[in-house]
Amino acid sequence: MNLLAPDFIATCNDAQAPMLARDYAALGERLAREGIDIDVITRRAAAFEVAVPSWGVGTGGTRFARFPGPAEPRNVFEKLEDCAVIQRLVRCTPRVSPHFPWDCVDDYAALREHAAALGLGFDAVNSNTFQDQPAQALSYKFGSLTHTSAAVREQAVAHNIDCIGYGRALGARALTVWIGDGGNFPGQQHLVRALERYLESMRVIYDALPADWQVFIEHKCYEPAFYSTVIQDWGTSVLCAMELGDKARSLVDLGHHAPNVNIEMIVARLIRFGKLAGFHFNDSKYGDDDLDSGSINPYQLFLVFNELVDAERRGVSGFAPAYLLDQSHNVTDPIESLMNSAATVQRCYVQALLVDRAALDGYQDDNDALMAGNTLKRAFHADVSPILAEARRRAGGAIDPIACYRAARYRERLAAARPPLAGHRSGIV
Ligand code: PSV
Ligand code: MN
Repeated sequence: MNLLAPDFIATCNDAQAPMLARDYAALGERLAREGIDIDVITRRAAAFEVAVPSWGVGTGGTRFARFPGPAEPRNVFEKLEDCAVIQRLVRCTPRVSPHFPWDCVDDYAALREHAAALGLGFDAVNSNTFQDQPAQALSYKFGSLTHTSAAVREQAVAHNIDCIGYGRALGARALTVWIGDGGNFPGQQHLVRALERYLESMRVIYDALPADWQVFIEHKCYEPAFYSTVIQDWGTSVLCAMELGDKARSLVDLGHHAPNVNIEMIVARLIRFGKLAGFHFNDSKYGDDDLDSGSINPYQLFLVFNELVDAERRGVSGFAPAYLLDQSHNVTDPIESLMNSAATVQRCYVQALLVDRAALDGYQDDNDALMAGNTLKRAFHADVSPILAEARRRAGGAIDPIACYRAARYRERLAAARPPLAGHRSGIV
């Protein structure tokens, strides 16, 4: 169903275009006074891309309950249709990151064609050895790649290698590995041996990577292993990536750190050693909350992008991090939340482009802490909304994606064609 065709989006834009033109001109004038050409920034905003997680278009939940909404996608083909709606409106999400076996199909060429017809491609593929599947021979209850049983480890390794195969068929070039392995009680696991088993399993997966592929190692400090998660922090992740080789890098999920950790500093370290795989963007207040990007701590996200733009400007060799969203929606419409997050991530990138880096360098050299901080704050406080809206408008997207999406009444009009399937859960939980 083509509910958000270009002419519909153009009609939505008609009403807002005159006001946007005025706001854009006013911001352009302000930036010009600082020696910044707004059109250069808008072109860079338009080139910015962040991938959407296939699992994000379903309603998530908590471990207590899930409250699905109408017209939830029931399979990966329908998930892609929702991702296409997001891309049509925001124009900065042209790729989808699939998760297996949730997104397993019989015919990957057909899936790739379906995506291409919707204007979408695929980004990093994700393996899942943190759940048991109905027909699975051996359980992951006590771990997967690090399990004490060689047979379980082999099963988990085989699944990761299968994921590489699916990804090749889809045109992806990276495998993201996040495992929930670890211990819930002190003494439950031998801390050294568990990590050794991880490295041994990962070595087999690494050796199966095609020449132009990377493996992204994703860490998380706790959950479901509440005492000793095997890949619990960026230190462990980067040590493993270094041991495995050039194709292995560390992926930073913003919700996977202890409170108050300086994530932008971790990013700077990973950049320095050529080990930054990319990001799972989301936000959190307490833990791995999977809230929309920037909903709690937008300044932290800006500071992360400050490091990324700095690396871009320094021309760091091999610097090409993957930008991916990873979030779960309990009370919002997933399409709306993903659009919000994509725009927020893009916003922080654009704000970081506005940082007066020559001035910042000078303040840092002079140890002028106050003015250095104010230089960052000045860029962070700039309202770059007209740049984002103009970049979308020029690309055929919506000036106001949420308003246009709501005007299309997508869910209501699709509800009859997508009745819920008994026992089906398209979100994370
Ligand atoms: C784990 O919490 C995680 O962040 C990993 O990226 C998973 O693949 C994803 O969430 C979905 O459960
Ligand atoms: Mn993640």
